[in-house]
Amino acid sequence: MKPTTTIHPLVDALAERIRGSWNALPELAPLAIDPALEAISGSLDGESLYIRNELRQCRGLRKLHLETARLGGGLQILHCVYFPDPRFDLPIFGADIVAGPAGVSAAIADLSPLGGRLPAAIEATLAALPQRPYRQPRELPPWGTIFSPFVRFVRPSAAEEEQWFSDDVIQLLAVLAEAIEATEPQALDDPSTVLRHSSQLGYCQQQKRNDKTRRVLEKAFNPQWADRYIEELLFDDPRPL
Ligand code: BLA
Repeated sequence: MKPTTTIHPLVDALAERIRGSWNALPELAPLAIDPALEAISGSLDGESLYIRNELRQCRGLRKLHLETARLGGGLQILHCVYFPDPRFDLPIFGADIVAGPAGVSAAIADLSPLGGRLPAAIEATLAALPQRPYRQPRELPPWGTIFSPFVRFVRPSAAEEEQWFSDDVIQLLAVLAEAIEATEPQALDDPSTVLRHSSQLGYCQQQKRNDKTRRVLEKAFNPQWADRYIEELLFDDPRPL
């Protein structure tokens, strides 16, 4: 197989659009990242591997994380999760794209409920958005109970569908940005805050049940490294209240 040297256009273009959306967020600020995890490169079976991690925080969100990676087997990945500050009634934004030499096999994006429900305004907006007729919807894995009824999980079957997916992600981010502006924080000891905090822990636990992520990272690096990476960077628990 010819080694790939470029990143998949959907991964690359969507990462750029996501970065571009950050500037409009209120109180956008850097978030410290272990320099050893910011840019990681290596090689496996003669293929070059790299991971780029970018972290930010803003009003309402404790952590915005964008990861772009090329890992073993020509896999290219975009992984993006926005974790709310539990004092704010906001959902978790998550998106994942997995592209291999044969194209994009998985593209998923969601605003996932915390505390058992989406905020009413977000729910109403999402329910009114047009659903694009993706030809190959995918079925959620058993751990996917964390996602909302509005989750998009597809194998985009043509460039047109990749564009739809990219537009869907930007749409979700716009809905979230509007909610960030409109939401006032509740007290740390408010029962709703406590519920959202434990629900965020639950989200991280379910994501850690995705063996596919772990397997790829273990193969590209090693099991201890993969474990630390998943626990400390991909799905770190929110700070205790
Ligand atoms: C699937 N994730 C996958 C797959 C791989 C990865 C190889 C299988 C591809 C396929 O089923 O077609 C790998 N994903 C990674 C790696 C990273 C990554 C290595 O992000 C990071 C370094 N996964 C997430 C997030 C979501 C997510 C935030 O990290 C959703 C918001 C979802 N990935 C997700 C789902 C699947 C998947 C639902 C399909 C799992 C399955 O069908 O079993």
